[in-house]
Amino acid sequence: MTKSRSLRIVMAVAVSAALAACSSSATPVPATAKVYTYKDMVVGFIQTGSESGWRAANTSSFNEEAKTDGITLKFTDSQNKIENQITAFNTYIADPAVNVIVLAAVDVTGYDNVLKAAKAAGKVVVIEDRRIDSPSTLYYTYIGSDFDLEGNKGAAAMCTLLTGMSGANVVEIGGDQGASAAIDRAKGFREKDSACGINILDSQYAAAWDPTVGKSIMDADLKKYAGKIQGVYAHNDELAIAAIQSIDAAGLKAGTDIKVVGFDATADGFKYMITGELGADIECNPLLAPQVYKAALDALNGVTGQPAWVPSQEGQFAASQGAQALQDILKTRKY
Ligand code: GYE
Repeated sequence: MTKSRSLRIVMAVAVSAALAACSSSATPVPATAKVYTYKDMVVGFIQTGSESGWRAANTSSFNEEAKTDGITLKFTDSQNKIENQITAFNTYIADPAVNVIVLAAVDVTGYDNVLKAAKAAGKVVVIEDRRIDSPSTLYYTYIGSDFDLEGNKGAAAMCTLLTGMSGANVVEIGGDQGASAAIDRAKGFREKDSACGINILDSQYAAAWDPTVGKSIMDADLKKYAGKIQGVYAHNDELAIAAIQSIDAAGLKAGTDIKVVGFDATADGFKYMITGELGADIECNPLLAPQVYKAALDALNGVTGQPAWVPSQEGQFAASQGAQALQDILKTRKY
């Protein structure tokens, strides 16, 4: 066979192969699905407000991690009003640039309709911080603390502080009554307070976790139950510190006359444990952004099989650890 003939045959085979690939009867090459990266993420973050040191640390976590990852973050401070959260949800649902919505819920209930609308609009939703009562099918996952377990820890810590005082009287200063963090910390305490015969003398809730309300509650309790209160169970550090300030203003010594237990383990909580006025502080982890953003990225990339809830890892601290040890720990903490 001459060289020119064999070259013609090779070229003819190549052309027919190319035509076959382009013809309608050829199997279409599947388009590769887009692989999202953090730089593709535009997150609408609906925060509760700025009511505490914990909240400030939680907001910082989302701002700092977004910068690190190159995520575009749109932020809403809801001023602790659920109606503002519903409005923000509808704004982010309508925003074509937003592909992820993150919610830190003011209340435990009231989000079903906006979650359904977000799902219909193809938005990824991740719940962070507080659980809500909506069906878990309406969001990708929930990343936050086991507040019931925190309440169990709070009761055990109070029993330790009240050792030898069976049947002690404790007053409760709760956070916002609609928030799952308050609901579950109250529930968890009541599951375990019988271990040392605690009697809950009174229980009041501070709307929006407002420490000025917390102080008024403690002022009223000290008047109403003069000389009968042995312990205060406060749902976060700001409310615990408000109670301590009220106790001190009444001429009593927090940590000696009345034992105080708080939640969050913020830097201010540590300061009051170091002086001995705050007896115990149950940690609640606010640094959730890395986990939340990773979950959202998985959702965008079609990863399934994620758990409905990823509980936060956290510990607890007590004045009994000693001032120096607590100061050394405080130096290592981010908030
Ligand atoms: O304990 C409190 C904040 O949801 C765990 O909300 C959070 C709580 C936290 O107002 O300081």
